[in-house]
Amino acid sequence: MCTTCGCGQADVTVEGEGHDHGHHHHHHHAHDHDHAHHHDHGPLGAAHAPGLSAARIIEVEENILAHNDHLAAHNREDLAAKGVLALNLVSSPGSGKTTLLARTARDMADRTPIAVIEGDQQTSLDADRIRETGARAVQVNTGKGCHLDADMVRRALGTLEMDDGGVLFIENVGNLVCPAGFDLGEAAKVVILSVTEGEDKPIKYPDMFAAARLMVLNKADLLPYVPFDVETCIDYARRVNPKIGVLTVSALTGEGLDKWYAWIDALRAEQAALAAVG
Ligand SMILES: Nc1nc2c(ncn2[C@@H]2O[C@H](COP(=O)(O)OP(=O)(O)OP(=O)(O)O)[C@@H](O)[C@H]2O)c(=O)[nH]1
Ligand SMILES: [Mg+2]
Repeated sequence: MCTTCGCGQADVTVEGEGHDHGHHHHHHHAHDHDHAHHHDHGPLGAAHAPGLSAARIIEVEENILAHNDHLAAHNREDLAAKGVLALNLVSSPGSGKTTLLARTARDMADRTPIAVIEGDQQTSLDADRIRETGARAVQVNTGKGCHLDADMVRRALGTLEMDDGGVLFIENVGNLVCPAGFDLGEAAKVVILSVTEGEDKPIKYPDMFAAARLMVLNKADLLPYVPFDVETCIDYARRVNPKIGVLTVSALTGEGLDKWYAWIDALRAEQAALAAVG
């Protein structure tokens, strides 16, 4: 998976985290020992090639994912214990994740505490946009990394000081491929697809749509101006994931957002009911 796309964790920074903590992390992850000191491999993962068989590469990838799943399970337990609903927002760059989250933070502020973990390769622009709304936000910069992983979320949770209850939104790095494979401990993945991207994306990037519980079709205000067939897009999404929910919204005009808030409230109720059962 991500051994082929140039990601490494050496240059990850979590806003608000002390140096010692980050340093500890540096030695903690499950990267193959030989590579711990050398993360600057190129997009084709050339540094992995010498002396590494395909079977060994698969083994390394399996170890990374098993380690990630273990940490994700801990995140899920911690979030459930605090009564927090966590949603992992995934999409290609520019689909409108931050616009949707800033508006959601404003609109939901009076009924529930909102916090946001922002994942980007560089800058804290998105966390700044969320903080402007009054909501809490922590920026994670992944450097060369193309996705958030469970350890980054664990570290971000350590600096976020979230209240009990409420909703945690995790905005993943803009990328329709890699984030599909990494469980962060969320209750659900939500894939945002804007109508300017073309209705074929669900069948071109099926892993992401298969992993998501909900597809939000954003920028509906632009539908009159772009050749995007909503029905065909939904049909494609259901081919890869028959159970996926679909909402059509505009984060700009607010169209359809009442259904988005109702969907979030339904998931909160579902999580609370599961917690009550035990
Ligand atoms: N017309 C229209 N534009 C939108 C809508 N939502 C977002 N945009 C615009 O789309 C652009 C990208 O929005 P962002 O919210 O930054 O997208 P993002 O998914 O957070 O982007 P990355 O974090 O870079 O992956 C901005 O110029 C937004 O103003 C919408 O519903 N309609
Ligand atoms: Mg963003």
